[in-house]
Order: sequence, then C-alpha cells, then structure tokens
Amino acid sequence: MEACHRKPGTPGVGKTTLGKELASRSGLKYVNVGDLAREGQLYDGYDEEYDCPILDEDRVVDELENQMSEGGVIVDYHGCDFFPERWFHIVFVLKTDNSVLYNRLETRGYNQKKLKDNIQCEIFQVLYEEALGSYKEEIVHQLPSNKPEDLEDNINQILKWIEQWVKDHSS
Ligand code: DAT
Repeated sequence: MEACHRKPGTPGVGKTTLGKELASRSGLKYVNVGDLAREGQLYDGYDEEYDCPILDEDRVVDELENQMSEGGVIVDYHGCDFFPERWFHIVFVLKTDNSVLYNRLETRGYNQKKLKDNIQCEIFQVLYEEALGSYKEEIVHQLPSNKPEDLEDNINQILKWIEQWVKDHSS
C-alpha cells in the first residue's frame, strides 16, 4: 500500500527499479520513502477517499536528516516538495506514456478510482511541476521510462553525472 501524499502520485513509472539498479551500480545508498514510512509507521491519519495512510512528512524528514547530511543517498518517492532543498544535488522525474502506465497499474490490481487519479496526475505533469517549484530548474530533469532501453539509458546517463560530480567536488 502506498502512502498518500496529499495528492495522488504516480507509482508505476519505474522509480524503484531505477533507484535500486542505480544504487547497486554506483555504490550509493538507496532509500525508499514509502518503505521507510511503513517500517516506522510514520503516518498521520488515514485518507478514506484514497484508501491509504497519510504520510507524516515532518517525521520522515527527521528520520532521514542524518544520512542525508552525510550524502550519497538516492531517495525514491513520488513527491518532493516537503524535503529540504539542500538535500539534493539533482532531481529526476520519470515520465511514462499513459497507455504504458495504465497497463502497469492495472497489473498491480489498482481499483478504477486509483487508476484514474494516478493517470490523471501523470497527464497534468503534477509531479514535474512540483519538482520545478521546489528545486532550481537546472537540477530538475525529466527522463522517459517506457521500455527497458530507457532504463538502461537513464542509468548510464546518471552514472556519468555522478562520476562528473565526484570529479568536480574532489580536491
Ligand atoms: P515505481 O517505483 O515508480 O512505483 P516500479 O519500479 O515498481 O515503479 O516499476 C513498475 C513496473 O514497471 C515494474 O513491473 C517494473 C516495470 N518497469 C520499470 N521501469 C521500466 C522500464 N523502463 N521499461 C519497462 N518496464 C519498466
């Protein structure tokens, strides 16, 4: 079950797949905020309409603060406006075509309302706008996530970026 983030998110675009694979190939740590919240019960009530617990954003931030200050963490979540801006050097928003996304979510057994809300969210690019509103425009990147080749391309592109970042920041 996914935690609600005030508004519907876009699960199923491939965040976890990309995040985990990237972590294993880069050596960075991977944190799944949904899992973290579930394990620590970092919730603040229950959303009856969306049929899922409501994320306690302040507690999530407190929980992550120490390791985020240390650095080298890949954070996987469908929202980003409640994280401190200083935590991130780069933000990726995955984009999946609606037809592809619909099939993935249907496979997960989402009900019609949840399907519709999630697809709608993708149509309006809510999360991309949220990222642009929360971080400097130049660090926010949209990546296609429709087919396995996209995954491979994205990983290679991000690995290159990490390598460059490390070079630029080593003295
Ligand atoms: P999310 O973490 O965003 O909810 P996921 O990583 O669990 O998404 O992926 C959802 C499903 O889509 C899963 O069955 C794996 C598949 N998938 C992920 N990235 C893909 C890609 N680039 N091409 C094809 N399928 C992909």
